[in-house]
Amino acid sequence: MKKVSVVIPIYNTEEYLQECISSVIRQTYKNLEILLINDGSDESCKQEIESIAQTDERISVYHHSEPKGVGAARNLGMDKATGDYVYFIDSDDFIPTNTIQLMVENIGEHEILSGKIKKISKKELLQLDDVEVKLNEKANPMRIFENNTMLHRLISLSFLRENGIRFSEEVQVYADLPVTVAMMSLLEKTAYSPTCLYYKRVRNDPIDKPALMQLGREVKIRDYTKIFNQLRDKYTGNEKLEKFLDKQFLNFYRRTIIMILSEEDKVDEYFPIVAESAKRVHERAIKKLNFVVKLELQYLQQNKIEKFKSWIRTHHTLRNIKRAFKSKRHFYIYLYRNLFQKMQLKEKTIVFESFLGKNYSDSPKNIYEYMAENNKDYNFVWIFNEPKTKKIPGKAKLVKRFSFKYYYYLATAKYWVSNSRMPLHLDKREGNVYLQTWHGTPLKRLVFDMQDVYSANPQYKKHFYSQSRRWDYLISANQYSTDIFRRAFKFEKEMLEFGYPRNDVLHSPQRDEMARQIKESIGIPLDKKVVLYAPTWRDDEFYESGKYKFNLQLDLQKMKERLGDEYVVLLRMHYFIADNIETTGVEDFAYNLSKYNDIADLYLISDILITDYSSVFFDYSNLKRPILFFTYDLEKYRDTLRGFYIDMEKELPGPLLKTSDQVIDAIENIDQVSVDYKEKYDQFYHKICEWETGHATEQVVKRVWGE
Ligand code: C2G
Repeated sequence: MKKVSVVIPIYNTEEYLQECISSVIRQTYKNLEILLINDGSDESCKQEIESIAQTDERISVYHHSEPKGVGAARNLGMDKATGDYVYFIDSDDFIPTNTIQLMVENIGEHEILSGKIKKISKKELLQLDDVEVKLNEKANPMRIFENNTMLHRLISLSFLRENGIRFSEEVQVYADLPVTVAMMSLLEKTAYSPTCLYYKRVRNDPIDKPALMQLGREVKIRDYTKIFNQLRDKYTGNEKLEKFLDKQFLNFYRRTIIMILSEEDKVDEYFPIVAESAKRVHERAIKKLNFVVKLELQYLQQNKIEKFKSWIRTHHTLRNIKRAFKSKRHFYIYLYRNLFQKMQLKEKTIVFESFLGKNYSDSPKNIYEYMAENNKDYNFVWIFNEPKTKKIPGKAKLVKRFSFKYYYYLATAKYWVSNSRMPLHLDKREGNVYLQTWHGTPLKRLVFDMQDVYSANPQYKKHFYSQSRRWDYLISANQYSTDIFRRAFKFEKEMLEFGYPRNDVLHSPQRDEMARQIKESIGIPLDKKVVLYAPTWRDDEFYESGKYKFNLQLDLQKMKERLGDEYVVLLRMHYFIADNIETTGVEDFAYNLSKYNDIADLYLISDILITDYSSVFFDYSNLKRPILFFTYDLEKYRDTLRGFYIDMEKELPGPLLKTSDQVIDAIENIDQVSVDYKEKYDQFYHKICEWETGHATEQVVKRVWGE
């Protein structure tokens, strides 16, 4: 029975190690040695490695005292390996239980067998059925190794040793290239099986914990050109590899190098490095290029930096124009960057947006109304998805999101006020002041406090980071939020700590009169008490980004039977929810107010709030009215999806209920619930609402606009 040496280089991947190594330990193929190569990881990762190493006697551990890179780590693994075959897996990836077995059974007389790498960005249920192995023994090595990785290949150790094949120790990225290219040169045909699987984790935190391929362009360019030069020299005369390397370099040039050269000073820095590589590229590869890139390559080869600069400028202009013609939206973005942003900044214009243009609500609304009522001398613009359906007080211009005017006003207005993120493509201009009001005190873990990202967009952390660098002020309603925002958003600029403008109304002396008017305008019987159900969204239940599913678990029929004489229920879905909530048969009892502009109005008219993990209860607690938590999926939400900042069982100002019946019972006994939770409610109020005096809006306006 052949022995397989599994080599796992490790560098600060503590949170993924267990999953990776246990996937190897659990392999149905048992004749393994597992070599963990610690490439100078930090102390806690090192301890995790040592502790996992105790769990299986096939594991041995080797340490680099300083990080030397993945190439050096794999080479050390190869040197220490005593098996017939070596198999490389990365410490943040994992494999199905039968992967190595399938590979050993199918490698036959081949020196190497490659399998299929499947990228995963969120937790999927990984169920491997009995698969019928497909094997292609005559695959073309040029294709099988063009992905530049030696992961997930079963390789004869003697073959590697006899041919002196090693990973590069001079670079961080692309350390595998000398090996993959050597395979192309040595093998006529190679074995490949698409049914042998390997799961590659797409890492979601390129800011704090980038995977190698998520390192910046700068590192990639330096490393790639270095390796390219070495290989291009080594294989000169081997036409097949010359062609492959030249083509790969030119692709890299077009995709990565060009991008960095859009900044003029970068050209000075990178020209000599790129020229060194360009000089090695054969005439026949350059001939095939389009006119502009061909000229650039020629200037690089001839060391003519000034000419190169002027063509690069043309290249970028042409590229932007070409992109501008892809769609109307692209055209507007082009105008935003190249025309509108270059126009004079309008010192007296403020653009407002709330919940991505969905409604007229939240703190932006309060700030706008305060400024309008106090005759502040500004031009106001409001962004809406459907401006035609909106009627708002004051003289604001209503502009459709993503329209021509939207781009015009955002590019020229000095001030932006928004309660959520602005699209990534709207880069901020010099002089712009962006007030981020945010939209809730956090319960669910946010951004950099989230470990895995399960929502529709795996680029979430990266995008969030870029978008939040543009904020100049951030509103925080309590010390608890401030502490979280500083860490979870990595926000270092000015925090406005006056409470939430949106909550001022909850402290208004006129709030009862306002409530009566709101009830009347919605058409809710004045003699009925009101229960508001306002749940949040679930990261893992979606149709697409921004469109989430919701499955109503409250039994409305039963609620109506038991509570209908005294109460009505308002159903208020989160703005991400795309599903329509069915109220047929209970129309006179349940009101679907998911489209209602501002939830603050609904707080004012409600006697009881039911929520789950939504931040609505923080705001509602300003009213000191009873809150029930309908947390039928608490375990999943807390343990898998997000995790919370608060110990729900201990700190919440109301009971956690699992079934519709429990919710109804609690409503029937609401006075007792209030008595039972009085102490917790008082503590909670003290922690969350202390800064809320009803004057947050005024204080925010004074700070940002100085009036
Ligand atoms: N909201 C609403 N109706 C709901 C749920 C929420 O109108 N059924 C509004 C409330 O103003 C709430 C805000 O949307 O405060 C944010 O909703 P959350 O459910 O808390 O969820 P999320 O949008 O993920 O924001 O720091 C806060 C977090 O980021 C939460």
